[in-house]
Formats: sequence, structure tokens, C-alpha cells
Amino acid sequence: MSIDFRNTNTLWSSILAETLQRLGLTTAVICPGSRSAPLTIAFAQNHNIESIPVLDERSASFFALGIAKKSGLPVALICTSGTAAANFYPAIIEARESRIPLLIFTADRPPELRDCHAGQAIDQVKIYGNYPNWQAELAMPATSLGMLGYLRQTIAYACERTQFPTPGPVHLNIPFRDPLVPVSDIAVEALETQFDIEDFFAGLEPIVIGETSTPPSPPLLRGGVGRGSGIEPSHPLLKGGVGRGSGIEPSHPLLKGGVGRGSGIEPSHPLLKGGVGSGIEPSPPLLKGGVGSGIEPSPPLLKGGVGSGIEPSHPLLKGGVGSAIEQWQKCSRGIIIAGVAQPQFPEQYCRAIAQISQSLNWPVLAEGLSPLRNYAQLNPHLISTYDLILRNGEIADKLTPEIAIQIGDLPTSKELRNWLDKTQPKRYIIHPSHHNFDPLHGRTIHLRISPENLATVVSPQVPPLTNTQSTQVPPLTNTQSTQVPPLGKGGLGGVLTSESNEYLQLWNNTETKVRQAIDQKISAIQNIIEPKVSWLLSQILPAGTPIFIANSMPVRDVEFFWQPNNLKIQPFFNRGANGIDGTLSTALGIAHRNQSCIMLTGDLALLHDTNGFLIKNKLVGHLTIILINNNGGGIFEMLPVAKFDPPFEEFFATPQDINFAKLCATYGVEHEIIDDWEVFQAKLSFLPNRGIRVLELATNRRTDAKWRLDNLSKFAPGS
Ligand SMILES: Cc1ncc(C[n+]2csc(CCOP(=O)(O)OP(=O)(O)O)c2C)c(N)n1
Ligand SMILES: [Mg+2]
Repeated sequence: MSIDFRNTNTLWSSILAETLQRLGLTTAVICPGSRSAPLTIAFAQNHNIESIPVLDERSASFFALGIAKKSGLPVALICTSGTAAANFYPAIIEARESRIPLLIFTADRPPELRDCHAGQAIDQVKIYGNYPNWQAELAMPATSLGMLGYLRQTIAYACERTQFPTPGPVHLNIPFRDPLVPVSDIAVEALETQFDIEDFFAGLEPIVIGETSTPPSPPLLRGGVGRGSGIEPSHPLLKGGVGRGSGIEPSHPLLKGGVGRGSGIEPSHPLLKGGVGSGIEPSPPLLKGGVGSGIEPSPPLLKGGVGSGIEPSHPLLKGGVGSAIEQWQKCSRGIIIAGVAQPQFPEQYCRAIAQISQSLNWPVLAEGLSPLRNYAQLNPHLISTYDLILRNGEIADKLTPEIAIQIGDLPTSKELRNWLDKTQPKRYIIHPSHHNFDPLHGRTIHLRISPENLATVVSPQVPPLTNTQSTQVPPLTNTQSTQVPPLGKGGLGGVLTSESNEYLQLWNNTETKVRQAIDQKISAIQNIIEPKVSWLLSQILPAGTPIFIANSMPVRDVEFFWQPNNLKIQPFFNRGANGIDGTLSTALGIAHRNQSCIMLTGDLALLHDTNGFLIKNKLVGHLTIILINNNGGGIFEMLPVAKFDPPFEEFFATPQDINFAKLCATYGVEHEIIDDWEVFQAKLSFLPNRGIRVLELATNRRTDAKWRLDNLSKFAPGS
């Protein structure tokens, strides 16, 4: 029974679920409650959508966030009325800030039962403020074809807005009148014979994700990428995605009256040859008078031009990406900064940045929370120790850049941010979204394109690495073989580098020295110390392992100590709003129906979200939690406030004195204390494929903070 004609609410809710299923939605996370019963029943009955019940709305919403992070597709999130909806808030903020698609459905009482103490009725309209990409309250359920069509189209629009203009959350508040349960209503049942389901849903196409780091354009525009865009239909990005999913022929109904016609733009316009499907998105001037086309102007900076097979000399590139590239090519003191990123297609992302780097002959400063460090072989000029290097003032001065290309969000490093602020290079930000990525408020130019597209223009002469080359990053298994060969001629892993320059050489040489100093120092440490965890993990995890890294010291230690490797490890994180909330639930979302996963967390972050353990019985997959238990917030030991005790210990460090073995026993979760690095290594070189396991390392936050404060500035040579 895909459409449920038992009563108005079942009909309404089953149309909603069926629409989503046909749009390609695969997962719904549902919290228990009565007002949402029609939605819950409709989703539970739809066997093409996996519906997962989760008790705690905060945990449920982070779990949904984790699933969406992994897939790039929206996940539906459903709750009852009242404070239940409010518990979604932190995850919605994170979804907005880290650009993750989520579809939130909050059930509500009907208008006549609001503001009258009817019970469990709060003001849910626009409850999430400005965080959603789009938000609305649905009309009261009704059974006319007109109203069902309204529902179908509104849901399709909501779905699209989870991806446009930048992926993010969308909220629909959905009122229901009684009966909330599927009791029969003869009048509604009688409608079934008049309903032609295929006709009703004709034309709904699955939503597809675009390029990883590029928010997909609306379907109309997506069709462009496949054709004449310079991206071959066989391009992996297009597989199952843009190329196939777009399937938009010039004759596609959406195109009728689109740019080609009715827009004031003649189909014969040279830019439009091949129509919208050519991959050339009209630049704003072309859209003047073309507003009637229903196509929003694309960002002015040549989204269409780039990646459209247009030569750099094309007039469209002048004044935009084209003039930027000209300046880059003349500059020998340039850097690329690859910030925190969780792209859908990490290999393509890394390869694109490698191509830009090699073409310009510039180093790439790569965050630990970027896949780049795990595809080191692709990037001969990878700099992973920039934070430590820049702690040496003399070298930092020598390395002053003239131009910095920042890919997406900045790295976490304060050293890097301060240095950029001080040296004021001309800065270009590369990211397709409409967000502002410059917390330093420099003289930045934001080129709203993806690095994948940029690479095709910056380095047309650099042949794209072939599939064979790219997949040949070997799945290394033991510690020895994971080590990336030292920099020499030909660069890391033997990829050929183009002509060198002194500035680049200084970066590369310093990186090699600092990396050696770190390796020497840390490999000799026998006792359990926090920095060694990240350093070791980067060498011992099975190839391709997804790892969720919690906020606080774990993200920082990863940035400081995560070694470049060729293990294709996929880092995930919640760096949108940097909360320590929802850590376990997000990691479980990433682990669900995925390769066995790791989560690296502190004790307080884990304790903040212990309700996540309630998801255990629904998890399909495995999560190993590496718990760094320093009994409190170790991060605060690094800050000046640590000297002010009291109140430091009680109000900042906040030790909780929890026995994690007992906590885990309550939830039926495996727990083990690890006090030996060899055991640690053995436990992680092979991961179970089911359940949750906690590996607890007891550390001392005070001595570990002192170790960092003593050593971080000593790794750079000359100090
Ligand atoms: C929701 C939320 N509350 C509070 C904070 C502030 N905060 C940042 S780190 C931290 C302590 C984290 O401690 P733990 O997880 O044990 O990691 P450690 O600092 O020991 O590495 C706190 C409370 C935050 N970022 N998010
Ligand atoms: Mg801690």
C-alpha cells in the first residue's frame, strides 16, 4: 500500500513519503510521538525508505546529520510537536554551517489548538530562525487532487532547497487534526479508484548530488555539466550523478520556456548553443530580461565558464577566474591552503588540488581534517606541519606569501590565521557556495567554483591523472609501508613535479625537517600521551577508514600530528559550529551502512552525547570509539585561564569522574582500557564489522598540555 487511503492524514502523509521516495530519499530518522503518527506510519510502511526510530531528538538529529554527511543526500528527520522540535536545533545549526542537506518535518497541532494551553503546543513556525535554507508550514491535510498536487510540488521544492543555493537544512512544520491513527474514513477510501498513481507522480526525478564540494545546481542547470562542459560523461563525478541523473534533454519540459525560450535569450546566442545543457550557465548580463526563464542567475564568477571547455583566453574568463589565473601564474610566492573539508569524492578533490599545485608550482598547506593528507602520493608539495613551522618567527617571515588560494574553510590553526593576518597576502577563496569564508576579513576575492572545476582551467596542460593512477594509491597495510617516502626529486610518492622555485623549496625542505623531528620525538615516547594517538592513527588504520574527529583537542592534535599517508582515510567532523554536542550520534550516522568507522573523542564530548548509545541496536555497521579520557576538558589547560584556580578546575576543566567501563556495560557496549601502544596498534589494524566498541586511553590533561606547550614551538628548525 504505497498510497494509504484510509483517511485524510494517511493519504496526505503517504503522498509525502512516496514523493520523497521517488525523489531518491533513502533514509528517515523518526522520533516517537503521537502528533507525528501519520508521518511515522507512512514512512514505516514505505519499504524503499529506511526508517530508523531514535528516542532522543537531539541524538536523532545528529545521527541524521552523520548519514547525510556521508551520502551528500538529504535525510528526513521527523518529530512530534512541542519541545521535541527544539531538540533538533543544534544539529540544524551544524547542518547549516557545515552545508549538509537535511529535511526536517515537525508535526504540529492545528491552528485552533495553538496559544490556548491545549498541551504540547509551542510556536514551531520558523522555530529554527534563519538557519534553514527554506522553511514553511504546510496547509492542513486535504484530499482534493489540487491539494495533493500542492503537497507533492512543495515537497519536491523542499527537497531541492536542501541542495540549493548551498546544501543545508529545510524545515516544514506539518499540522494534523485528529484522528492521528489510521482509522478508516469511507469518503477517503472511495477516492482510491479515481487516483492514477503513475500519472500523479509522473516527472518526479531522483535528486542527485553534484560534485562533492560543489553544491549541485538545480536539476535544470545540472544537465549542463554532462554536455559540452569539458567534463566527460564518463567522469566519475557524473556517474550516477550529474550525467545520468540530470538526463535533461534540450527537449526536457523544464527547458521549455527556459533559457532557450521565453527568456529573452535567443537559442542561437553563441553562449547558448547546446542550450542550458551546454554547461554554460548564463552570466548575469545574459539573464537580464531572462528572469522569466526561472533560472536564478548563477554566481557571477563564471561557474559555467569554468569547466565548460572554455579556453582561459575566453572573454568570460577575463576579469574573473581568468585574470586571477594570470596573476597566479606570474607569482612565485604563492601558497594553496586546503582547509577542513569532507568532500563526497575525496580522490577527485585531492587530485584537483594536486593539479592546481603542480601547475602553479605552489605548496599546499593541508589541514589534518582534509582528505589531502591521506592521498599524499597525489600531492608532491604537501605541507602538513605549517602550524609548527609558523611558530618559528624567522622562518615564518621568510615564507611570507604574496598570494594565497584558500580552498573552502580555513584550517583550525591559530598560528596560520595570525600569520595570514600579519602578512596580508592577496587571498582568493575557492568554494562554490554563497557563504562568507573569510573570518580574517582580508582583501579577498571569492571565486565561487569548486577546486575540481578550477583545476580544469588552471591546468589544462596538466593531463588529469588517469583512473589507474589514481586508484593505484596502494591500500597499504603495515606501518612501514604506509610511510610516505621523504621528499626528493619527483616529490612524494614519485609524482613528477614541474620546475621548482626557491620559495617552494623552502616550504618543502622545512616540512621534511619538521616532519622528521616530530617522528623522532613521538616514536620514542612509550607512555600514553595524547599527541601520539593522532600520529599513530594516521599510520595504522585500514585503508579507506572513515574517522569522525571530535572537537576540542582531538581536532587540534590531528592538525598538528596527523602524518601524510596514502591510506585514503576519510576524516569527518562537525566544524560548522564546533560543538561538543552530538559527537557520538554524528559518528554513528557516518558509520551506519558504511565501512567500519573510527571516532576519536575526549571524555566530555562523549559524555555530552551518551544517548547516542541508544542507537546501538539500529546501527548496521561498526564504530570503534577511541576515548581519550583525561577526566575533563584538556583544551582549557592550554589556555591562560588554567592559571586561575579556583575556579578553573571546577568550572572549566569540569572533571566528571565517570567509570566508562560501567557506562558501556549499561548499554551493552564493549569496553577496553588500552595502556600499551602495541596493543593499540593491534586493535586498530583490523576493525570488527558490527557493533560499538570503546577503547579507552587514560591520559593526564595537565602534563599533556604542558608537553604541547613545551614542544610545539620546538619542531621548526633553528629554534
Ligand atoms: C555544546 C558545546 N558546549 C561547550 C563547548 C565548549 N567546549 C569546547 S571543548 C570543551 C571540553 C571538551 O572536553 P573533552 O571532550 O574531554 O576534550 P579535551 O578538551 O579533553 O580534549 C568544551 C566544554 C562546546 N564547544 N560545545
Ligand atoms: Mg577530556
